[in-house]
Amino acid sequence: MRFDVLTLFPEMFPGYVSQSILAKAIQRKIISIHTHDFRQWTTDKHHSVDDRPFGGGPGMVIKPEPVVECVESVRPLADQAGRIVLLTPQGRKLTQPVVEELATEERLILICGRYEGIDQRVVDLLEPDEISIGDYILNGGEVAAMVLIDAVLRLIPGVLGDAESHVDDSFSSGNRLLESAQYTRPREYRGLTVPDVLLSGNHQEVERWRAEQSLAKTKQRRADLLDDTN
Ligand code: 6GU
Repeated sequence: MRFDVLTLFPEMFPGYVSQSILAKAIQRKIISIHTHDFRQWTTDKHHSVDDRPFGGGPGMVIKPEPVVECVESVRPLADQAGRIVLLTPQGRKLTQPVVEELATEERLILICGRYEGIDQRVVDLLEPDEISIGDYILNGGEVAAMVLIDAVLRLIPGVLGDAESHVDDSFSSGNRLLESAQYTRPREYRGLTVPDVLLSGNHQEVERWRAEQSLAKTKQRRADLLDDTN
């Protein structure tokens, strides 16, 4: 899967991209991530990417030309047209079903907004899938793009080794329960001990305990997940 990220801050990505699961997937050519600084598609001598909003108001708005023209230049860099995604707090919320849908694409072109927003003509011309990562405001779409990539990547065959397997992750299709508590050595730490059942060696009992814990935790913290209409 190929990710093209259009951003004014490409320098935010290399640190994230160097984390092990991602770096291995890139090395094995399962995925590739390409950042594009859309400031390079500005035409005026000051390379301005933003301007004041028509009608007045605070803040600045990203101009349409650099974004649209950057997408038009980047699109032919691969055979697949791909799906264009605009990261914006106005988008539909990124949930695991949306992540599963995005993971079926061979290519995603992610546009990271900034400032007060992006000129509406970008949306009208490119008709992107507008996605938000939650009900709070970030300074820009870059961190949201990393969240989206991180979540999608886990679903691409071959990206996770057995050790990181995602089959029983919370929120995957068919599992809408929070995970039960996990423990590793030591058996006792600052007076806190590991539940006996986990040390019992009885796999059936362990599974039963985990299922009960999972359900209790979900009821207590996220009862909304137990209602299929959500
Ligand atoms: Cl995608 N962008 C910004 N700027 N803020 C957000 C967001 C995206 N998702 C949640 N808040």
